[in-house]
Amino acid sequence: MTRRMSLAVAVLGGLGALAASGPGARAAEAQVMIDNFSFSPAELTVAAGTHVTWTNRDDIPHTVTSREDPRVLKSPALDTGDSFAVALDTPGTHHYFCMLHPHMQGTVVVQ
Ligand SMILES: [Cu+2]
Repeated sequence: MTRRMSLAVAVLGGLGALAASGPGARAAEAQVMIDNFSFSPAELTVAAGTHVTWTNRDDIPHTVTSREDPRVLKSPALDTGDSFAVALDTPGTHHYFCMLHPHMQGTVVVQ
């Protein structure tokens, strides 16, 4: 439990640094939960420039990995409570999956 909490704090610290160094104050944010071997919402539409954060609520590791090259979404294995954040600045559609459980799939549309 202590380890999980310290990981979460480290990730939040990283997000703070990201927001502080970003251009201006356009901090649109969206969240995707990873729970019970699925991404929720599985399909997400956001405005360009949105920071999207995936958080693993499962008891086992998952990844957030683009299907297309270049891999805009390329998380490490996320342990329980870990988050992965990325700023999606370019309109387009990102299909992604979990490298550990390829049946887990999601889509982010950037408008
Ligand atoms: Cu997985």
